[in-house]
Amino acid sequence: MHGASWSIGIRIFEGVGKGAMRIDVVTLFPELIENCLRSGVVGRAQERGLLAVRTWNPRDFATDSHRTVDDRPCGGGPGMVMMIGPLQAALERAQDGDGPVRTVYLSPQGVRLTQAKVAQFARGPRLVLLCGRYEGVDERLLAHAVDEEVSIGDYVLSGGELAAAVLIDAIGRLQDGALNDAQSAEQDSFSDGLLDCPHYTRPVRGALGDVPPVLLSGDHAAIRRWRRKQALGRTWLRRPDLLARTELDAESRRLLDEFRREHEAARDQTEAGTRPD
Ligand code: 9WO
Repeated sequence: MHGASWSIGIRIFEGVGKGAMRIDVVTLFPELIENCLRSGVVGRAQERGLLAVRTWNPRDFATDSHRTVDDRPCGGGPGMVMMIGPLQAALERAQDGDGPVRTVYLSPQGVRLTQAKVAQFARGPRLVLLCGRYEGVDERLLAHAVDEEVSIGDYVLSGGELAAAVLIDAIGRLQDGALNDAQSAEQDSFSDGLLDCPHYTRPVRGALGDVPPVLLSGDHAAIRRWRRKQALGRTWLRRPDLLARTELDAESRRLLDEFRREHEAARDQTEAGTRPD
């Protein structure tokens, strides 16, 4: 059978509105993609018809009785390479339909994924993701059918599926209506080029320490400043590379200066405490 499996079942026929983003995934392990995206915000986005994920299994397009999808690497060496035939047939079906399609291959050789890139993909309307297995995909198919190669980080997985699921998750939560007000993507870490501030909930006093008093003050302007200052400070401490690429306004520079002075004072304190008299 050359049919695709729709991970959102019957709802596709009624629930997918004109604005729904469509993502087609070519993979030898469709259930891996589907299971990853069943839960939480992205699962609900699919149920609401904001996002439609469709999978295509190259094995369904194999032409021999063993349903072969891989072959030995030319030039020798260990492992197997995904052969062109079944993969190209699956990919063509995945790319079929209306509108422009961007085809992305997930691999460690790709351009690193960023939130800005996720936001660009999320504007849709379509995306086709190609997941490799074994030692990879015949380079001629990549050259012929793939628009871009994307990496989610500098490590090797056993296949592209988990990387594809990461990308779909990041895209899915950005679809209009996927997040409620409280979860608003504007509050995201990275939406302003900074890391997130720390979060606390009750109990306000406990064995592990107290909640910072400003968060209990009811002074919303002070709370906003504190959070901004923590976000700036943590970005400075942990990801100076991000800070270097972020334009800071006058208030942000002042808040970061304050954080740095306090951080240095606290560090001097600690060093004074450990210094022999
Ligand atoms: C496996 C392997 C085994 C022996 C010798 C060389 C080898 N190379 C590979 C390999 O790179 N396999 C890849 C598995 C082929 C493409 C799909 N795979 C994959 C994708 N692993 N990791 C990713 C990935 C994708 C996006 N971001 C980070 C990692």
